[in-house]
Amino acid sequence: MVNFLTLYCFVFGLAFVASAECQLGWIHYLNKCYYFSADTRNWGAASASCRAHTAELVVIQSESKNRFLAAEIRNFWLDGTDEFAEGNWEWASIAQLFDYSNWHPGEPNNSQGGEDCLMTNDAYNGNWNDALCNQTYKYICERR
Ligand SMILES: [Ca+2]
Ligand SMILES: [Ca+2]
Repeated sequence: MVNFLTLYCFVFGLAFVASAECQLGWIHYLNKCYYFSADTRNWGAASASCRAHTAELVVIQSESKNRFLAAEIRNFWLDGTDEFAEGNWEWASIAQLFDYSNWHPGEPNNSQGGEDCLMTNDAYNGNWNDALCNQTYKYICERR
């Protein structure tokens, strides 16, 4: 009985610690916390909203992370942009060029006179698309 109680307290304690790693409304994944917005904003406002919560728009540098997020996301802003140099896609918050990408075939196409902000696109099964930065979408924040 003592052993059972000890085990119960240990497991319950672990569960509590795990859930306490991220604040309410944030999802824990590989030592970081993620927030999936309910509201829609343009890319700049989405980025500002994340920073206001001591986070940044999400950076995706691996297929496994892309797969994890793609299970949740459709039409969400990511941190990528080529607004500084057309065609040079980088993660704005860390100023690093993409070394992993998941562009949909034919993207990025910089259509409509200049699409400079990165999103996952529902019509593309969650693959990446460059979109006009002033369009409004939901967004994902990442606390590092
Ligand atoms: Ca562009
Ligand atoms: Ca595009």
